Amino acid sequence: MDFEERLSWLRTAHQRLVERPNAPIEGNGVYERYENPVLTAEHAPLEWRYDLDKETNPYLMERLGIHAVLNAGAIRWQGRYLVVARVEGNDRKSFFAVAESPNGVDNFRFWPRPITLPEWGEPATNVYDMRLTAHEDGWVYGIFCVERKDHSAEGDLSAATAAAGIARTKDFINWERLPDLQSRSQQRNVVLHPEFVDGKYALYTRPQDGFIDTGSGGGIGWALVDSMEHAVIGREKIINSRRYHTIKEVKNGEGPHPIRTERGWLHLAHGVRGCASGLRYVLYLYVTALEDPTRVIAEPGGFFMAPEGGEYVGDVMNVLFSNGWICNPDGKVFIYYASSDTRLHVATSTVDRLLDYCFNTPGDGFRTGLSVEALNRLIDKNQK
Ligand code: BGC
Ligand code: BMA
Repeated sequence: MDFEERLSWLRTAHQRLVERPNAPIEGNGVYERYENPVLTAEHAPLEWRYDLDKETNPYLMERLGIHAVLNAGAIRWQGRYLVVARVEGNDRKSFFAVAESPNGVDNFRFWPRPITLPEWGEPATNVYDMRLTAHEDGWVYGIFCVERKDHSAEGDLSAATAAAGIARTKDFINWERLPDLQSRSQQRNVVLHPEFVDGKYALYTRPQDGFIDTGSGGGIGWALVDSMEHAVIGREKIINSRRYHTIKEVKNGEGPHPIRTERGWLHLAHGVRGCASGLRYVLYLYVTALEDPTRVIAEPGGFFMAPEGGEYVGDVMNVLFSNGWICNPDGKVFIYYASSDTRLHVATSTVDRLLDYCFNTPGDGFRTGLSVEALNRLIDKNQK
């Protein structure tokens, strides 16, 4: 193909991909997965990847490869569905970019430019996994992981540190960067609760001993801070723990901020366990009390969603991760989840169905005998 032919082929293929309609797949009754991913590396605008000038790029080759589009924060904004995705280039650096859809399930289109995030402190090596919160203070906050090289670990090339970066915006184009969250430990998966609690900002945290190991960091934490402009964690308490021989034995972390419902705060989180093929990431739900968002009142046993079929395959296999969901006023919920650190999908449900799932699924009994008992109770009921 010559330059012009290639260009028109590229444009047609891109448009066809972006405009491809999506349809729900009937499933287990709890949620519906959708047929196609909503965002992939190929959704990145051609202008980001190609030099479109025939003089300087006669072969019309890709100059800056985009490798994956994953873990996206999500928000309903002026009637549109926005996600702030983690976009990763071939160089392994990720950055954030907004994509928008008219209906939440297809036709997601990237805005013309990625987000230019102001730096704070030592410039980040990498940033990822932004959680969006439209807080009652009037700002939309984005909290994300900031990875920097760990200069104290001499001789270990891979040593890194993770901190929670904080930025806020009113238009998703201009972002004000605030100081990173100050915490005794490293932090990943930090999420801002949408309401003030006792007049303070409330954060879900995930303290960790090292960059990868949560070590003694027991799970999803909670901390109140006086200001987001100088957010400093004092007391931090664990509200949802890791536990031996469960889907969250090795790590867990809050997904997006919880949804306020009549029966409690509905939470989406990820749980990680180790196995011969590495770490396995799955999603789970739990509910906390409205009057005390730190008190768990329902937690179904096992995972809510785990990789299926092609979702197993990708850059980091066996991973489902979610840091974004949108709840419409009519109770419809759009869950944006990434598979194997490669692409972004959507599944839909409703607040009613998710609460039914949370309150009526037996909890984890923590041993096989109790799993069999739960099974027998269900079979007995079905034989009446
Ligand atoms: C990767 C993340 C990963 C983290 C911990 C980072 O370098 O970019 O995707 O979650 O390491 O393994
Ligand atoms: C984590 C996350 C994600 C990623 C996952 C699996 O620790 O923060 O960025 O999806 O690992 O690689």
